[in-house]
Amino acid sequence: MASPASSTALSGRDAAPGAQPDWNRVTRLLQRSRALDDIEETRLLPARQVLYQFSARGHDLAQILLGLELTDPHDAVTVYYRSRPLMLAVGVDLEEAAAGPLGRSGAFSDGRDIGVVFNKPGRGGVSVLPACGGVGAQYTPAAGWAQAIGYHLETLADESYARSIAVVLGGDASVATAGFWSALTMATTLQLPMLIYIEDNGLGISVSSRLQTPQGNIAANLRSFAGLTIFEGDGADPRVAAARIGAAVSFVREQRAPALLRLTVPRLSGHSGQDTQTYKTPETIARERANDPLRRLHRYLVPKRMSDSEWRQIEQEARRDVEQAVERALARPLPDPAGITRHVFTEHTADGRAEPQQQGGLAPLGFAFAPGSGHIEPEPTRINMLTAIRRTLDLELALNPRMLVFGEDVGPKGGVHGATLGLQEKHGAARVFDTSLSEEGIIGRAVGMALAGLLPVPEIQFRKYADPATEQLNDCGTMRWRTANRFAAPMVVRVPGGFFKCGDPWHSQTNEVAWVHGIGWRLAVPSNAEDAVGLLRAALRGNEPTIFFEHRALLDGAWARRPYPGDAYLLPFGVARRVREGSELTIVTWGAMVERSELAADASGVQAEILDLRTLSPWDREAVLASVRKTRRCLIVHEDNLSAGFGAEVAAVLAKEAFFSLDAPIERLTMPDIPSPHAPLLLEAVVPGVESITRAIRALASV
Ligand SMILES: Cc1ncc(C[n+]2csc(CCOP(=O)(O)OP(=O)(O)O)c2C)c(N)n1
Repeated sequence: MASPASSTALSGRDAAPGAQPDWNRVTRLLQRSRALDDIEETRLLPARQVLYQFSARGHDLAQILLGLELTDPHDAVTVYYRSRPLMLAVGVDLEEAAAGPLGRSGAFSDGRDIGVVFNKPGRGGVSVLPACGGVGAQYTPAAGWAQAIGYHLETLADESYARSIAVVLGGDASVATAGFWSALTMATTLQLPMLIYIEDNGLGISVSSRLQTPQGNIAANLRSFAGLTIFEGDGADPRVAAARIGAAVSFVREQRAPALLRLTVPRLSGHSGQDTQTYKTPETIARERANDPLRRLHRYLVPKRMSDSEWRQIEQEARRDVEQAVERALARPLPDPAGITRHVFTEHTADGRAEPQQQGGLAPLGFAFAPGSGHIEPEPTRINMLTAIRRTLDLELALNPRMLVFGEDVGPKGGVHGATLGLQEKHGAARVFDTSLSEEGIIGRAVGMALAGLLPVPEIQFRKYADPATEQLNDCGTMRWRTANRFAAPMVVRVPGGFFKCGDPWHSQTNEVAWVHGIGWRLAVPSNAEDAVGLLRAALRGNEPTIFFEHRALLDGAWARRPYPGDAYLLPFGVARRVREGSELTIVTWGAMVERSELAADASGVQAEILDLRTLSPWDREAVLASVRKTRRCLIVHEDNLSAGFGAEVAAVLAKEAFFSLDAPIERLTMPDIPSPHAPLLLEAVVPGVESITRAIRALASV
């Protein structure tokens, strides 16, 4: 998936699985990790050169042993803020490891994210998928990668995935999160090659693990969980830790099945540099110190396996190497503020070449999409929007073997709206499939799949039910920016919503503006079958995470039916459609309000120009400005709530850019700030309708 690259002398493992680790290498990595933590804790943090310090002391030995096991080129690991020892073990060099927390240029995020929020593109070796600050967010993307391994191996027949695994690291508190349970469900029901490694230090900041799982031991509680193999032990004991880690990794590789490994480890420092640990008794602190894996490694190795002078030499060399790496990291320039708005979306060079991410999606693979065209070759009969969507998915599935369609009920049933009807039968259950009922799992899995070089097309059954996936959606959108274009997870999320026969607070909201506010997302809100084909195709052949909003009232609405525009038709985002020309005012609208606005314009007797925005991210500011400068009046009509709806953005831009062209205040006609009501009478009273739009047109035209 990525270009080959060198790994440092310290990464990788020479020995076969199950054999003894290279203890010299382990010692060197452990000493390096300790030296880094020590210099940060005692010098760089007090000097405020490092602003967030998360010491790994105590967790380090086991992480290094695990990192050295991740030798397959398609292995991936999702980590969290205490994972630097593993990063060193998988080949991240010392200078980069030091530069991240110092907020220097380059490194994991070019100073954009906390230095311990790690990542590492695969480049022919293990991938460390972009970490997130949210505890629990690391789980479902790992399950997505694990599912993608099976897809590469079985569906794409790529034998190089035969022994690949996904690994996720988490603390004992993280087992209480929805992400943990969602990923566990996926891993066990689908029997994914995934290792869940719980680093149990007994605390989440200051909260006891007994509040995270009964009696504080997740492994004990999951012993009877079907389809999961448990490994447990003392992660500070070198012999035990190496044996358990080796056994757990071999199990997942050989059996292609999930396992949970829980190792107890001491957390020798505070949760973070600011934490004084007043909640620990002196006895606890003394007990933890006595259990320091560095001391225990010394006892284990010296003198039986290593002489004391060898040990001291490794210690001194590690300290020297780290001091030099810190110096080099400090000498790096600070990140350039001039570039801070770059990499929200794909950037292009001055001569128009795209600068794709290093990993994630199809762009870094050089996948050649069939050429699209803006030319319409209409078929004689009209189809509804639902058929238009299904047909586009069907064709793109046939053209792109890396595309997968999934969600609740999208398999044999064909989706509760019918958009995927027949697609599983035609393209197979590996490519079109049902998922467990966890939106966090659906989107998190999509993130992992995208990072593994696939094109996931998940369906969220109704707009409101994207709420449980909010964290994964946000983290997906910001990924390109926060990794400074190292990673991106392009996907197309289909989200039906809006009113239908009736409303209700659960199935009928639109709240499309949330996606515009969500960094890094493209958003399409098609109003008819022709646009749906062109926009969906553009999204599926694009390189950005995209929300494709499918209005329920339009899926089979008569007005939205159009001739199928052809298999090549592709409609770029950010181009509004002038539905009708007019001179007296401009109506700016989208989605289900386009039809109503057109009928209202007819009824009003006013020469209204109507612009269907078609996409809100990006939106066609130029078309709106040009139209309003011409008509000098603007009415914005949307179904979403009034306050901070997308109309507010349009109005703000007009107020600034077209102020001297306006003959009347900008008007907005929207739902009031309430959820969608159920009874049709109540719904009609609040959603903009032909009558209310007509009244608003007339009122604005007469100002
Ligand atoms: C969703 C979320 N809630 C709260 C926090 C704040 N927080 C950061 S770390 C942490 C404790 C996590 O403990 P654990 O998972 O056991 O890992 P450890 O730090 O002990 O290694 C909390 C509450 C967060 N980052 N994310």
